[in-house]
Amino acid sequence: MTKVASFEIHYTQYLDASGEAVAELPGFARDPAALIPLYRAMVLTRRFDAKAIALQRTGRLGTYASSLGQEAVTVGLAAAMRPEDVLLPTYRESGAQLWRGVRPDELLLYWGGDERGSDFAGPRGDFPVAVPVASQCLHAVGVAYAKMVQKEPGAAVCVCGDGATSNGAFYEAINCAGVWRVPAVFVVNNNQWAISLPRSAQTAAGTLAQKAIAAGIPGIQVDGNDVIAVRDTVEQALARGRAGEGPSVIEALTYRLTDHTTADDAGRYRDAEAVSGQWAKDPIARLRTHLTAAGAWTKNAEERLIDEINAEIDAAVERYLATPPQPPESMFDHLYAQLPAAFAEQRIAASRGGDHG
Ligand SMILES: Cc1ncc(C[n+]2csc(CCOP(=O)(O)OP(=O)(O)O)c2C)c(N)n1
Ligand SMILES: [Mg+2]
Repeated sequence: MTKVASFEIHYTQYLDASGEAVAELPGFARDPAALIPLYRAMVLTRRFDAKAIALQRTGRLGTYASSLGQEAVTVGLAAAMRPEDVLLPTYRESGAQLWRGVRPDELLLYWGGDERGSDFAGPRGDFPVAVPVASQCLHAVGVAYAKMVQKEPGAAVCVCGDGATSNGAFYEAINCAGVWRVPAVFVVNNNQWAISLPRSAQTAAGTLAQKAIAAGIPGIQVDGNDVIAVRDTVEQALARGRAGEGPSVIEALTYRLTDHTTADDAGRYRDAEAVSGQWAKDPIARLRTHLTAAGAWTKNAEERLIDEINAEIDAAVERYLATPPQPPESMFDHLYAQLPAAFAEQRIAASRGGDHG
């Protein structure tokens, strides 16, 4: 017998769970002050999540998907991107959207069921939240392919979950991306759960990153609770994409510290102790410890930051709550450039407040 193929999957980590550097830091991370924007963005994401959940619990927001514990994935990948890149997010990427310039009140509008929240003022090229699992992976290939043939700068950055990697759309997307060598980066936010299905029951594959190997593209694993590692890994993958070296899959290992969404009760299917043990890997505490040890962060700075972020979020909530709701017929306005005749009739019926037909 002759060995015809073999592969290795590499894992990247710079800061361990205690905030200690375990490898030489990449260039952008050597000046601790330069890491403060990443820290701020993770804290903002966590505060935004908490506020969104409070609004949902008091009947002022629809279902919301928190990224508690996964802030380093969502902020790290966005920090690696350039403005001309295109983000194709799932419903768990508030942090990336906020970093990219979507306003918190626009995100609240979206989660409040108002489509104008997806028509954000900027970044105009980014996609809205994709709820159909893995659908955005296919869109990402299209975006990256278009950029390639039109010789436009930038790459597509697609985010999906561990569960999404079992979906056919994920395999089809990475397969096409590999064949066409498009500038796309697929970041798999492996938070270990797909609603109530644990990673162990999701797939027999040893890693999710190795799924890339079958598509002929690099697959790597990164500590998803280490924002430096996430940013660095995505930056390198984007650099390869820009250099015409094709797509990559990055599996970011993290943990969903709370319910799947506000419509879920994770206490019914997972052990509270196993969850609380995961707090030891909290990405925010990890970076704070690192910054504090480097003399770049203090208790005062933390207090000022929290005050500033609370004020920013409160102002966004006010703007959101003060936005007059759209009339019911607006539900027809955001899918088609030109409304098909049957829907046009329904739109008129809805605007009259009556029954169709
Ligand atoms: C095509 C499709 N099937 C099923 C669902 C219902 N659903 C919503 S989220 C989810 C689990 C996704 O898990 P994962 O990809 O790990 O992402 P996570 O929610 O953990 O971030 C499922 C099955 C859906 N939205 N789309
Ligand atoms: Mg998941």
